[in-house]
Amino acid sequence: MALLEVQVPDIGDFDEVTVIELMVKVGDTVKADQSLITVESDKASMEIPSSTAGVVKELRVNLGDKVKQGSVVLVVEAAGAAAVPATAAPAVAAPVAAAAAPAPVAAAPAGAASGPIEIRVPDIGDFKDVVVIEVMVKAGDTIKVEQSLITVESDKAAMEIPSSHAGVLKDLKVKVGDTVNIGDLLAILEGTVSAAAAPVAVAASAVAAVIAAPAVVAASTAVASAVAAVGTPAHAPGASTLGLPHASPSVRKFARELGVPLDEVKGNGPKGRISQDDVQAFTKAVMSGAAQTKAQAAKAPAASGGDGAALGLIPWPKVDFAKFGPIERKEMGRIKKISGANLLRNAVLIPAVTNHDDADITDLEAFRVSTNKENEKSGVKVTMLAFLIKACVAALKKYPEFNSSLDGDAIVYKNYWHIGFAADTPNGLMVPVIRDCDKKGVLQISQEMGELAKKARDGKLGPAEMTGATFTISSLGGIGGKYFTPIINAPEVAILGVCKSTMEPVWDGKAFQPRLMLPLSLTWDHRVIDGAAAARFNAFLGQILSDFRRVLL
Ligand code: CAO
Repeated sequence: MALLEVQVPDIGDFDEVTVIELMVKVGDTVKADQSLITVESDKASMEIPSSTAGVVKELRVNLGDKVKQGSVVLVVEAAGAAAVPATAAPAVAAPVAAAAAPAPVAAAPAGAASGPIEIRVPDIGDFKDVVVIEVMVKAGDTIKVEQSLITVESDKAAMEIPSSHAGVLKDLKVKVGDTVNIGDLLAILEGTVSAAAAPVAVAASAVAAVIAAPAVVAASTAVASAVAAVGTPAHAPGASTLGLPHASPSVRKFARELGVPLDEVKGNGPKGRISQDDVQAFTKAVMSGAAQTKAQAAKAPAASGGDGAALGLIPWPKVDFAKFGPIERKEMGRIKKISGANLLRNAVLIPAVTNHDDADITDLEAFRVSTNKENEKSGVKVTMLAFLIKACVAALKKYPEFNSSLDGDAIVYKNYWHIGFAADTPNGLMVPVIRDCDKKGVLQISQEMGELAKKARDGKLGPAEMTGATFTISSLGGIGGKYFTPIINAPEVAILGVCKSTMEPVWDGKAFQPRLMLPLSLTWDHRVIDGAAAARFNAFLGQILSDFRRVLL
């Protein structure tokens, strides 16, 4: 077993760069070319790869350390290699000649020129087809020498390409997403006569000279050559114009693949550097709804009390109510705010329609009352809502689209029947969920409902008791009213509103009969459900409620 020192390779003109990320730890097995650390200058960030495989025995750098060519990064035990003392001359990452042949570019006049000047991609080392990830200038801008024009990125390094000339930008030839190579035309500047002349031919020949220069780059130190390109003396690093958040190229790539806007991610590393963990945490927060991207916030309808500007609506009226009489202002509670925002989103985004109907529950109510009399001692009171839940499960099974959710262009049909019920609590509206209602009897559902409603009122419902519903019932039967239009509890696609049953004269073909009629209001998502299906659902529900034996069919 040989102990080998891995050193910082030639990093071009950069004297010292800062270690901003350690990507391995002692005991890790590293492969050749695996990135070990990320270093950063004011113009580029780059990963330093290992040119040997082995096990990391010692880390010789810490976050924040300044390193340069030859600094020892770590010591690895390389299996099968000839034994070399750790203190010996560099065993890996042998110094490499700077690739970019900077002299010709340096020779190019650094001042402004008159007439059109072509700005081309300088030698960027061994990198081919690097992607333009940022364009920092636009036509009409006055460009200074060394001003960064674009940022390009490979899988190992991000670097800015500066302008070798001053002038006014006439024509920008690249855009974000383009791939560029050495010698590609980036921009055309219009030089000014007041500054030193820099004929196009000179600029072009400078680039040609760069292309022709020998590029002596070892495979594992390609990164260093990229740095050399960034650090080409004609564009010696000046004050950073880098508008990008601090993140290594691999983190940038990771963020780009996920579609994460990196400038919205809070970096928790040194100097606010964004790590892969930060990107993951941001993604999780957005997915769970705990955070929003700026784009989402701009698109989303305003939450309760919002002004609706995102929907192109006129502003919410601002009224000084105190002008008209005494007032008292109270901030809304947390639950009201959350449910308000959800209700608004669902009301705005769902093309909802409500069908009203009546169900004859005369016999069912008689049965419920007698059951409760018989069960008086058990302490469990059977409620109309429990019967409604069972009846709804039967209807949901017959019309499965009511037990589904929209997922993009697909409809997800659920083979479980978890029913949510709206509960009025001192803190606001809550929706506890009774799971697997298809497998439970009316007594058990009544009991669970009582327990969950109490927990809701006491503010003790856990998140698991409020999620996973496939359909919701909102009952105002204990309070009153005739019909209403409940708002769908997305991502469900339908909700049943129930009001107070009343005795009504119902014509049986021969005479009016006194029947106990229950008003039903079914709101449904027209993207998933058609009006005819909704009418059938209500009619079927009515049949079951009028003769509960049908539940068994
Ligand atoms: N018609 C006539 N009477 C009804 C009825 C109906 N549809 N539903 C219930 N009742 C009666 C009950 O039988 C009970 O009477 P008794 O005390 O004489 O037995 C009384 O009304 C009170 O019932 P309840 O409301 O306590 O019980 P429930 O099972 O019907 O409802 C719960 C439980 C948690 C749903 C209810 O307490 C509640 O919070 N309802 C409000 C839901 C809500 O706010 N919805 C609106 C959402 S949209 O803003």
